[in-house]
Amino acid sequence: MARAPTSDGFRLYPGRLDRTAQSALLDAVMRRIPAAPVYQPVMPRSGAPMTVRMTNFGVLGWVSDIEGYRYQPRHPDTGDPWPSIPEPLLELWRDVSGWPQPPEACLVNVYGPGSRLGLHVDADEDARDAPVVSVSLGDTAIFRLGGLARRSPTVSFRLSSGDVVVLGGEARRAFHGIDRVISGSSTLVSGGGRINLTLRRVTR
Ligand code: MD6
Ligand code: FE
Repeated sequence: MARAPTSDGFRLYPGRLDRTAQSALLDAVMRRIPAAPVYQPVMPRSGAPMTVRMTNFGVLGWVSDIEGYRYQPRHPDTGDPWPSIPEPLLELWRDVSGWPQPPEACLVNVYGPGSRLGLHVDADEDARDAPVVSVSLGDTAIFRLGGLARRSPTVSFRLSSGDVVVLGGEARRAFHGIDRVISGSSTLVSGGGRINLTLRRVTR
């Protein structure tokens, strides 16, 4: 892989979860969805709908609405607390994050054929030094990693089902996004699509 401007602190574990582990994790995710339905967030100010649908697990969930981005303890539609973070994800965090405290938020991003996620920095956490750990399930995505400035050069590469990404160190503040998802590239998720699970420590 080409070196990105901020490859310090960026780690990719291709195939970190085998097919059995992917299926078990997907089951754990799907079991929690009825209690925290996937919804379509809107962008702050403009109110334009995002193409990625979302929900959360954990004591805090990341939400975006007309007011802005924030973490909150309850689902915006149901008003219920988010379901617990599945145990295999807590174990993964212990194995790869190097962070002493457990994650508080697991953002669930659900991608269909036309979904993309623009270049962004994960910056809504008070725990700015804690790494962010993500797991991909289902269809392959084209991930783009840039630098500390929006206009920094970028590299792009595929994220397949079972791949784990860690953004720590300098890469924790790097721009990144999803250009697109390759429909039909995985049979894991019934009906197709991609689910990305992003684990974060929010409070210090
Ligand atoms: C995605 N991932 O893979 C979007 N953020 O669908 C992210 O935005 C992300 O993969 C922080 C750390 C790892 C990530
Ligand atoms: Fe991100």
